[in-house]
Amino acid sequence: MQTVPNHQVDNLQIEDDRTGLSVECLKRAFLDNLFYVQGKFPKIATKNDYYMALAYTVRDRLLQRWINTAVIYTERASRTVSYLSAEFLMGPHLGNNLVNLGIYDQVKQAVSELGLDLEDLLEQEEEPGLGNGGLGRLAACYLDSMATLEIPSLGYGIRYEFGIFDQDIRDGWQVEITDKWLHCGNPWEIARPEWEVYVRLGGHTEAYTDEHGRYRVRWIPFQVIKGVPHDTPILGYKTNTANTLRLWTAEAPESFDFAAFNSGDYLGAVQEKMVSENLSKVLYPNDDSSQGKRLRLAQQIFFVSCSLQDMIRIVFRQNVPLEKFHEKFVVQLNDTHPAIAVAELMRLLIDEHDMGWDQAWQITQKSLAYTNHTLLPEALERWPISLFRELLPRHLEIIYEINYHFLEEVKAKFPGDSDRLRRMSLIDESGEKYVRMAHLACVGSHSINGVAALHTKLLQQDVLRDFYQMYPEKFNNKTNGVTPRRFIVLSNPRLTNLISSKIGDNWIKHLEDLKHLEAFVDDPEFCSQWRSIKSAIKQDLVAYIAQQNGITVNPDSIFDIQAKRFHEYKRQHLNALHIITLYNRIKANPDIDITPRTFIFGGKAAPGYYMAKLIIKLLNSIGDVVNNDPDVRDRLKVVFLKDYSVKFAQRVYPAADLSEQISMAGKEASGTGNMKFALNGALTIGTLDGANVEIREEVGEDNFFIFGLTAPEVYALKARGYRPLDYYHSNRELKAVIDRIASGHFSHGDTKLFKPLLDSLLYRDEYLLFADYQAYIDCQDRVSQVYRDRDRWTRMSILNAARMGKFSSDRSIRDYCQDIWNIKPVPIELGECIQAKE
Ligand code: 4GP
Repeated sequence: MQTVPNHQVDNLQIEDDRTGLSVECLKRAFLDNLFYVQGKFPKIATKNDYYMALAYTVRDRLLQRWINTAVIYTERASRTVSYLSAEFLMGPHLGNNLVNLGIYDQVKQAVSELGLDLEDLLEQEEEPGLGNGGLGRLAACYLDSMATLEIPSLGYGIRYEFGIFDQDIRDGWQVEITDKWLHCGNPWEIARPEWEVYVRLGGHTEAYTDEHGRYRVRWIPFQVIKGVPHDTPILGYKTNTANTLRLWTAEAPESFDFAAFNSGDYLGAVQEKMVSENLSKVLYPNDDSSQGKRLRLAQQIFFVSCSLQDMIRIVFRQNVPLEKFHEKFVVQLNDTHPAIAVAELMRLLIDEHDMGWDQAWQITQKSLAYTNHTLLPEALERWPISLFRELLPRHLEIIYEINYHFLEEVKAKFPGDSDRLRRMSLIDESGEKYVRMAHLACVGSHSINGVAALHTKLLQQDVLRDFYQMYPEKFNNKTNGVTPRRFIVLSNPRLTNLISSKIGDNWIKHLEDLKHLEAFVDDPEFCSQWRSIKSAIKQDLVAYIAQQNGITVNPDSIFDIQAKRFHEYKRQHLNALHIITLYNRIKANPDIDITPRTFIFGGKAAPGYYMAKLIIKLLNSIGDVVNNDPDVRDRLKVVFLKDYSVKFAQRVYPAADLSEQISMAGKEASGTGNMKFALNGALTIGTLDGANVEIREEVGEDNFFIFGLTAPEVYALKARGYRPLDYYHSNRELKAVIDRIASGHFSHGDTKLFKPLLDSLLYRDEYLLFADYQAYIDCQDRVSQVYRDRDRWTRMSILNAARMGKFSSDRSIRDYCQDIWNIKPVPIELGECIQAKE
């Protein structure tokens, strides 16, 4: 039994019900919380009451570590990472906290002794879906790793009332439903109204001369919004460090406009309140794209300003001179969403804290660092000048001045190159004028990084080439990683136990230790255990699919999974072309010997992205036909699992045999699903894109199914003039696939339904599906061959998992700490807060 010694009473050590970790203590605490927090007793308690009681029981244990951590950081004024992100896709907290506290088994026993099932309670949690996909989930993995590595950090973002929409599928189409993650309450957060801050919007500026005769600017806003922080503790794995995720909600500052603007106008005042609260109402559901909406810009300045003001408050509270802001904080910008931080930090230092321009600029550049997450041109944020001026008049002035100094620098380095000035300017003046947020981030930061080696190279050669030539020293690569705590220990306990039984459990904190598994790759007993675990997990998914979709699937078939956001560049429709190819082969020859496959899809499309939604419809339509065609005889099944989320992902990764990572080369910045699948022993079929390149390097060519054009080949083909119709006419199988869709075979004879998709492939095919089709099909045929050799497949599966060490987010965070943040761990001892209290 593990206990944490707490209060010493006359030398008698007793266990505190809020901190103790024994089964008995957990049971007492659980019932206590059921009574005194939920106000329920077992006979009338709902499942949610039990979940809440357990969550509070776990939170109490976090609080002890959280407070200790805060005490030590405050006393030592520790250097801290501020991770600014418009998205944090945390996933459910309960299970992860149990793993990180190391009390999963005790809690399971405690609740079972009370007649409850832990899995049931875990299911109950409504996850905070405060992100779209890649960059939001990466931020969550990084918080886990920073806490595990004892790195002082604060995650800053927005507490959206409605996170990413819930996805329903009706008649094969995606339907969006509002996500009400807060409706049963959120036991993991604590509101901190005492640290509220105010953010200004709109209005105009006025120049004036201060008492020292200096030129100054005053900003008279049109609207002021209150930001209230809500804090969630982020516990590291088996450490005492609990860092903070601080999310802001927007409120109307009653005292402000009630009297001044709306005297007597009650409804007007309420309206004002609603307008203010709109700011943190809803997450924009777009991944890898930007729409230039006013509310979105308002959200960005809102959370960035709240967060920077909060950092300045901390600087003052810890008696750090403001001139040393950059020594206390390093601020990582997660993509360009928080890039307005460049202008806002300048404004705060100059206008609010009387600093001179040069010093403020030095501090800003030294504090900020920028991570780019995408190569898609449509995702590069830019804001119309008119909108910017209307919402952020003072920031626009500051940006103009930064731009003036910056362009002078460019002129000095590249004299006479006016084209370069035009390309690099913070303002796009080619038509309607825009502020270019990526340029602002590059100029205002001391570090610029991509998220995989290929991505960083492409940034340097292409998207940010001018900036690379200007500031080569700022550029660096930080290949993404994923946390092994959530994505194997929590989600795949059976595999975790098998691995730990062979090599101990050090790998959970030092993922590179997984390489010791290689010693067992020829051990038949180990291989058979590995295989039977995969098989048992697949059985679980079979049951889930039967219950969710009413489809019976064969657990011995290849579980071929593509789970990620829907986007044309990710090419879920290339996968569809493969399914139809197999279907056509069966139709042509019903007795053909085919390795059975279950194609599983999961993922959401942005609500306004018509083509992505049509691809979802296509997959479901193919499923309806293929799953019910007697000729297929259950050899192929197509399953679309609705409402993909973190919780859901945890169920899917462990069950995969094959992971589909088939984006057009040069488009996927990194990918992280690719890492999660491989860590759980799936083999990858993929292009040489994003982190696939590095995964293949690590696991070895023989253990990776590679196909398709490389990024340079993609550019070359496009430069030569790509003609998809040529492929259609010259490839018999491809033509048959396209014709099958066009004939209305999957749409009850409707030949119009998928026409927009087919036309876009036949006449444009921006993402080169046709060019990669044959290579993909050949590669899939190899996959089917290899899968028949059970021993070989198992060996490859083990080697994939064993060689994933590099892709722990712990490694990524160590790299950030060393190369960008210059920050060291601050270990936390328990008990110090109690002394501090005395
Ligand atoms: C994503 C990228 O598309 C993905 O390749 C990468 O792994 C992930 O960021 C984390 O770095 N981008 C986004 C986005 O999520 O909204 O641009």
